[in-house]
Amino acid sequence: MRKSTSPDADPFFLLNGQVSNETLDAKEPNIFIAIMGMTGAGKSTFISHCTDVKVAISDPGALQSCTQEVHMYRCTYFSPRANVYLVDTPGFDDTDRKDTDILKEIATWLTKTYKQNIRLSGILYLHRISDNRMGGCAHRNLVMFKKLCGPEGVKNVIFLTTFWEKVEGSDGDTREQTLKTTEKFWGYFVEKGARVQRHWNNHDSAIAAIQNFVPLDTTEPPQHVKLAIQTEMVDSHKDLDQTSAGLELQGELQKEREKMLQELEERAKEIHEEKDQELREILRKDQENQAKELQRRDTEIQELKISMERMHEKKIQQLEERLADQQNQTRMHHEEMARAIQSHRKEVQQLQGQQAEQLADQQNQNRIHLEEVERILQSYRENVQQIQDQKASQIEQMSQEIRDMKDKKIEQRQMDYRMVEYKADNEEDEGASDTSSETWSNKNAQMTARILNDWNHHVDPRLTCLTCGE
Ligand SMILES: Nc1nc2c(ncn2[C@@H]2O[C@H](COP(=O)(O)OP(=O)(O)OP(=O)(O)O)[C@@H](O)[C@H]2O)c(=O)[nH]1
Ligand SMILES: [Mg+2]
Repeated sequence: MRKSTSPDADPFFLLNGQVSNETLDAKEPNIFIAIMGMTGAGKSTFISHCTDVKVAISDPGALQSCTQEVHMYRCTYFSPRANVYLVDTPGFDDTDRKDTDILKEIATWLTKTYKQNIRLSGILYLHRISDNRMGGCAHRNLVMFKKLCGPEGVKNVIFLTTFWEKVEGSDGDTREQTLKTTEKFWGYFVEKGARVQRHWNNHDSAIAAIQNFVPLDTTEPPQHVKLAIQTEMVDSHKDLDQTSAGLELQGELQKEREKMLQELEERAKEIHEEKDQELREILRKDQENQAKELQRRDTEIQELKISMERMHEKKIQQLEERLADQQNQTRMHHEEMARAIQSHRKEVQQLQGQQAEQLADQQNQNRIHLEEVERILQSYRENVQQIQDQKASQIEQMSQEIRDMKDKKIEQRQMDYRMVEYKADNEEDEGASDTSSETWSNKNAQMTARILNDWNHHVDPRLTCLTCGE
């Protein structure tokens, strides 16, 4: 028979494990296995061998407990034959949480899921075989476990021993045998059908342990177990302090309380009898601490007096508070991010502004520089023009002077020629005198032309002759 174990859409259930409603609605049988045991026994490590999801594991040798709340993980290995879920639980004697809180945490999960028709198929109880004693804590943890399970629940328990590589020779075998056969240890459970198996801290070994609860034949329904705490609280409507586990814990707390009361009385007597003032003061301080501790025990006992409904409400409230806290943190983170982005944008804008200013400055300087160059060029052009004009006027002046000199020279030559010819004519025609003005002027003109011709050739060898073109 395949009974649907799908819970209603319940924020509590989903918040408290990494499993979605879709996977729980699957057709394949859902198998839930609780992993329990002392803190540090290797529960979370065991689960980490069966899932890809990151499981919180304490560092080797860590003194602090790690898992503080119930978490559910899906083991994909058996899929699609079955959906296997492993339920990680905190151990009693947690370094940070009171036993009452641990019991409430486990009882809340077990009763809530029981109400949602989710049944455990079995429990793996992990124990460090390297522990050479079943000390007070380990024993107390085991007793609490026994009370949680009840006579029916213990049948589906497998004691899984861990830390085998930490034991020498046959020590492990001997311890294992003692645990199995001693009534107050595992003897009681084994007699009722519980089994003992070794775990080698690897995937195959972990899968082999889970395999015990997964039917080989897919038509065969998985085993279901009802734990005492579930039937007592859900079916019989008992408050936590009235359950077997609650009574057990209450008994332990009462014992501690009585011991503390006795110690307090003894301390009071010691203080009364002590003569030394200083010592009396020390004893009084110690007494104060004892009284506080007693107060804490009383509170713990009171806290056990809680109904299942109230326990669930408190858990939901706790989860809602955490969710609100996370949302608040996310919002604060977003706001911080937005502020960082805004300030970054401002910086970029400032930089862009500075760059634009620098660019405008540069362009301005370039323009001024260009204008300066232009001015210099202009003045240079004007200077050149001035020099050219000066040179031209000098040339003109020189040409004029040359022309004047030429004219003077011509005149001089004319005069000279005239004098020479005049003398010659006077010598030749001493009798025949043709001194008419016409003859004189012709002679004069011929002479002028000759002189000019000569002159053009003699004035300046660099100048071209204007008459003959040589
Ligand atoms: N040598 C060895 N170390 C192991 C083994 N199993 C777990 N450990 C180590 O033991 C330490 C405790 O393991 P956890 O898986 O955190 O123990 P836990 O039972 O979940 O402890 P709590 O969450 O505090 O209840 C870790 O550092 C593990 O690496 C094992 O079989 N052998
Ligand atoms: Mg853990």
